[in-house]
Amino acid sequence: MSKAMLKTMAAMAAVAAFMLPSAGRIAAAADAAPSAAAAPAPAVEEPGTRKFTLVSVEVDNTKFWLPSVIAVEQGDKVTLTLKNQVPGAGPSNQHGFTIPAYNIAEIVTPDAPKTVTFVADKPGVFQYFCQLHLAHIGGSLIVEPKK
Ligand SMILES: [Cu+2]
Repeated sequence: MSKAMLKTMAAMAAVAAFMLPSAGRIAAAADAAPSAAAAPAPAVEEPGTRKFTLVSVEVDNTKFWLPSVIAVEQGDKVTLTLKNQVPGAGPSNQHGFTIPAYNIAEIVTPDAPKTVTFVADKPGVFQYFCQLHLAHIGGSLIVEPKK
């Protein structure tokens, strides 16, 4: 083996020694990337589309639809998922959900959530409530007028 070849091999070994740790770092970065990508993305709604989940609950013998206020803009396509979480199983545990101004009237049992979709074309403040039990506490749909 010539002196020149030895020099070249030594240089290659040095390059390899330099490259290996950096290759290790790249591998570590690649390992980290999938977990960063798996982090939940913030919920982004399509423009003009609003989605809400409303839940019928019972607190201290009073029943509520929560949340008590939902707000959208005029023209939005609104999807409401209605869940009855008042304690008590079976079909007799029924609560209503109505927004008369939008011709919405549903009956919801614990085992059968309902989904309602409508276009909020009328601006104003509209009550929602349980049409089966008027004593139950409802809420307000606010439809902001389009500017
Ligand atoms: Cu009710």
